[in-house]
Amino acid sequence: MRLTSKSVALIPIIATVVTAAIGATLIAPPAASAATTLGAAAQQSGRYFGTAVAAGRLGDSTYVGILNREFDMVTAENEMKMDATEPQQGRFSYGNADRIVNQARTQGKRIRGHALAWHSQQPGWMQSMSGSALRNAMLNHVTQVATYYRGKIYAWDVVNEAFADGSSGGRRDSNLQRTGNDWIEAAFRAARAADPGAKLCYNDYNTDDWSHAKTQGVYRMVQDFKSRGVPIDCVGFQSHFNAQSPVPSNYQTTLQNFANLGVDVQITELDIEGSGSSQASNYDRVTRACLAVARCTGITVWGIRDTDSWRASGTPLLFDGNGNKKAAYTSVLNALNSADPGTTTTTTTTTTTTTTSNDPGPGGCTASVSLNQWNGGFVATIKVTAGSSALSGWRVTTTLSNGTVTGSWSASGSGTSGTINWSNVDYNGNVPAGQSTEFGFQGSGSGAGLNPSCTAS
Ligand code: 9MR
Repeated sequence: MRLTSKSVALIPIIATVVTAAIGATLIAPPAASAATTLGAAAQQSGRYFGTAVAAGRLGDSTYVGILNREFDMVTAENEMKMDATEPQQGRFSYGNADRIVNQARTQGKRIRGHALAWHSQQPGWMQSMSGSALRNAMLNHVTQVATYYRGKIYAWDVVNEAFADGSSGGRRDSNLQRTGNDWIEAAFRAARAADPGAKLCYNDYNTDDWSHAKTQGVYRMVQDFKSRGVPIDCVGFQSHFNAQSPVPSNYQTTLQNFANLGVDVQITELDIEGSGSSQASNYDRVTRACLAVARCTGITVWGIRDTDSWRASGTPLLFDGNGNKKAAYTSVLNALNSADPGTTTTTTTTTTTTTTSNDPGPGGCTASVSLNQWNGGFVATIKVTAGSSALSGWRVTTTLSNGTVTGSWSASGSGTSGTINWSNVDYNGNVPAGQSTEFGFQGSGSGAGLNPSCTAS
């Protein structure tokens, strides 16, 4: 039979792409077989243990030896920042970042991307920009860099350090902030579009103490993003500690409260100035705080040896200048080995993108789902795309066989399980031809098999 274009249009197209399968099925090791490296010890509870890496040190065999042996996640300390990756506008440069990425990948390590948009370490051409030219340049940067590394990044620090220090709890003034308060969510949407498989994080410092205004400001932003369906998956706590900024007594509370918003939390740049047993006990506390929070998915220290640190004089890391393990190292390793795999729930997270469509034609629409699934819960983000005509309203039907919706945004649903009809809300019913809008919901149980289909209404 010869298929006419009309009959082709009626054939359902179902494409399922597993864009990322993160984590592994965990088998509790017997207590006697304590792991002997940080990465292996963290993996026992489904977590990672990473470090910042500087491309300029990859020729140092002591450094590389410790890196290869101990860590299973890598962050480029400076090489993926805006000044490094786009030194001239529209001319991208990935040489040093690629050196780090290749080193990590050939050793089977994963990569945290740091950072797509930041007020600091901007290239000169960007520092002097403002308004829509800067907004567009920032979004283009996010899109280009996240696209270049698509599929290779576990989590991106999409936006870094955008909140003010002190008591305001508000945004930091910067050229990016002056392009409009929505610059952060615009960056997250661009990053999601460019690399749907990467977790998207907001990353900041001095956000460790739950009582601080800055912590509260970031919390409110993440809460707002989740309620409006802005694509955010994780919050990074840099956790640079010293005598002026000690590990707060409520650190675990902070991690847990953010996790309760439905995001992963990660300790992204840990270093603690000091020495001996007091430093070791601070490292122990931070490690155990992460282990106690199911959605604390891993810890990264900001360098390998004390001499590699941006705060070298404070000897804040786990290895001394000769590469020997410090007391702090042993306390972290022991804490990681003490984690009971049975009490942690971050075992498997799978992000799946499924598209089901009948070629919509004029007036029609398609729907696709990006599913972030972990043990016991999920977040589904559904993209509604207009066909060759604009939509003035839409309805999406999903099937939730083994889960229950606990919250939704940017659509109203007819129920919480089984067949659910989702209708646009007042602000997102109009979708121009070929354009998209998103809504989402979170739930308990499994979000598998949602199989969304869209009709114009
Ligand atoms: O460790 C980084 C150092 O080599 C750079 O000179 C510095 C420049 O801003 O950035 C350091 O890393 C920072 C990270 O990117 C963001 N959080 C604070 C870190 C320490 O300053």
